[in-house]
Parts: sequence; C-alpha cells; structure tokens
Amino acid sequence: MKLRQMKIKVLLTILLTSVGFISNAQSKKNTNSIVDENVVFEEKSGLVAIEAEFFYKQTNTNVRQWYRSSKFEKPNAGRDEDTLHVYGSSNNAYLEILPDTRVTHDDALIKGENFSDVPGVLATLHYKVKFNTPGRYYVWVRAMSTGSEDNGIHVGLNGEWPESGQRMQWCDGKTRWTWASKQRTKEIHCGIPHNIYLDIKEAGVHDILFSMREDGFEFDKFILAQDKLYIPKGKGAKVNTIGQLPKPYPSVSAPIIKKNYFKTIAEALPKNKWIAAQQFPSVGTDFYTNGKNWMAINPKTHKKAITSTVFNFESGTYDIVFVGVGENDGSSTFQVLINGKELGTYQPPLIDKMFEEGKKSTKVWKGIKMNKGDKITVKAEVGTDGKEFTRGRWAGIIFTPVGKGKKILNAQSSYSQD
Ligand SMILES: [Ca+2]
Ligand SMILES: [Ca+2]
Ligand SMILES: [Ca+2]
Ligand SMILES: [Ca+2]
Repeated sequence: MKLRQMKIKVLLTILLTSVGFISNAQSKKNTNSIVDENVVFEEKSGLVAIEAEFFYKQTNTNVRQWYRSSKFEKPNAGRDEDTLHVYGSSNNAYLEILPDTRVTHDDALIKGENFSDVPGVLATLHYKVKFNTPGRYYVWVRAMSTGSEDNGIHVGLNGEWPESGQRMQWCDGKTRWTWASKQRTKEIHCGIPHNIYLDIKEAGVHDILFSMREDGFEFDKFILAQDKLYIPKGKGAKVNTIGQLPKPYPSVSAPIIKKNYFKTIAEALPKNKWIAAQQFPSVGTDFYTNGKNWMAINPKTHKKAITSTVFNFESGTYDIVFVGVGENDGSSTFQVLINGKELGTYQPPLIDKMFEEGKKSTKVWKGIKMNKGDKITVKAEVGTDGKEFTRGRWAGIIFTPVGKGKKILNAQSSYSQD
C-alpha cells in the first residue's frame, strides 16, 4: 500500500512538473517557428499564398520580435495597447511586432527601436518559397492597423532589400484585416499601387523576407502574384506547400459588442420612444429575425418583405429615426409608411465592413405628426453588387422630440468585420 502511494506520488510529481514545463514553454514560445525546416511553399500559375505564422525563422530579434497570437497564445512582451485580432485572421493566427512603444504620433520616434526606415534591420521573418515561374511578383499583405504608427513594413528577397520592397503602407481599413499592396513615398503617404514587387530571376527556392518599419504591425498572410491586376479577397488564396504543415489553429468566436447602436441612441434621451425591428411581427412577412437585433430578408427565398405594427405611444409630433444596417454587398432599400402613406424611402450607403449599424446607416424624418393607434409599416428590399445580395437588415425606429433627431445619432457604431 505504502509503495503504491509512493509510486502515485512520484508519477504525480513528474506529471505536474511536465505540465508546468509545457505551459511555461508555450507562453514563451510564440516567437518560435511552427513549420518544419523541410516545409517549402510552392508557387503555381504565378501565385503563392503563405500564412505569416509559417515563417521558418526570424532574425534581428534583439530589439523587436514577431509574436504569434492564436486562441491559446497571447503575447506578453511589454507595451501592446490594442486588443487581440485572432477573430477574422486567416488560419486563426497572426504575428505582431512587439513591444509597440510608438502608438500615437506623440510617442517619441526612436529610429532603430520603434521605427526603421532601413529594411532588414529589425524583426525579420524568413519564408522558403519554390518558384516555378520566374518573373515579377506583386506583393500583397493582409494586415491589421489600429493606429497611425503601426502600418508599415518592408519586403525583401534572399538577403537583399530592393527599393520596390521598401515602405509597404496601409491607410484604409483601420481595425480590420486588410489586404494592401502600396508603397509609401514622400509625396504620397498612403502609398502608390503596383510599386511593391519582387523580381524572381530564376526558378527554384528563394528566401522571402519581411522586416519591421513600424512596431505594433500585425501580419496575417501574404500573397505574391504575377498578375498586376490581381486583388486578394477575404482571407486570401489557399496555401500550397511541399511538406507537412501544422494543424490549423482553432477558431475563436467574434468579439462581443456590448450594446448595439440602435439601443444606444434609443436610450440617449428619456423622452425617446422606440420600436425595435424585432418587435414588429415576422411570421408571414418574409422577414426573419436575424441575431438579437435585426430583421432581415433571406435573399435565396425572398427579395422583398413587409411588416407593420401599431404606434402605441402618446400622440404628438416627433422626429422619426430609422436605423438600418449598412452592408458590403450593396444597398438595401427601406420604405416607411404611416397609415399606408409613404413617409420616405431610404438606402443606407455601401460600407466596407460586413455590416454596420451606425450614423451612416440611419435616416431622420423631421417633425412628423403621429397619433396613438397609427399603423407603421416597413417595406424592405434586398440590394446587390451584382454578385451577392444584402439582407435588408434593419434595427428599428425611434421617435424622438422634434429637433433631437439629428442630435442623438452620434454614438459608436456596432459592426462586424469580415
Ligand atoms: Ca497587439
Ligand atoms: Ca508602433
Ligand atoms: Ca498592433
Ligand atoms: Ca494567419
């Protein structure tokens, strides 16, 4: 009995020690390479796509390093003020240069530390790529920028840093994963398209390099494409490899948005009255309830829908605020009617996020006389960009005192990224 207890104790000790060792190692190891050194990415038909996290080594790591983030890996490397962006990243993982000591323009710029106009000096990533087709390759990178001092890197080849790989720059698409291929110049800070490329002189395995320009830069994936007009979409093309890749990282759920825009502005004034979209009937209307906040149309089965309810508040004159949802597949059309008479028609503009409920997607009709018992009708029609359809999403209607309609609109929008 005693011997058995001892054995268990010894086993337990070994187990606990190794668990401790593993978790400790993992917390420190998100600067390491996760691909085997035999893994080579292969260009096919003039295109190659590679996850940022598939570098085989990183060099120049004394001052800054690239840290991987995924469901179970969170960098702990000094100043890093933005949140995790695993959700929406390709392969559910990305790299970030840390620490990030220049977050805003007011933080001191220290060359060789938090900034490097010289490529190949700080935080350099290496990727092995086998090219079958020599020639010029335009470089596209999917990045996440949350400020003005985290949106530049350099790209190089076989230990060299040609002018055409310097100062890759992002301007559009703050706080969402964004593909770009532009070169910053003195005159054009937001960058010139088609200026970022690498010339592959001969077929065979080459070393593709990325190095820091600004700290805090977040790097998800890159694509090299011979077609000058190529533009990556969504999470980008499939990764082709010779050799075994690690298992994909587990997906994470979307960050929770605490209160949607509609609810925020509806509650902005004590005198406001409102009817949320989901308080309108959906059964038999060709609308369905979409998530917790919206009514929507399924474009596979319907292109239009109509629903009505009764205005049960105090009679009076109100500003009427209709909160629609902007979508990236086109503009939905909404018509609001009072007792069957058109109040107005509204189309939220096309947006670059997947959906966005905010000031931009909201319409105000001023000074409208309403009587208790009036019938309010919302007709919606899906929009299209020629390929995909919108879903005619809307959040609801607010009745606010006259003159307040425009004033309550300033609140943070709620949105979801693609
Ligand atoms: Ca960060
Ligand atoms: Ca920075
Ligand atoms: Ca960052
Ligand atoms: Ca990635």
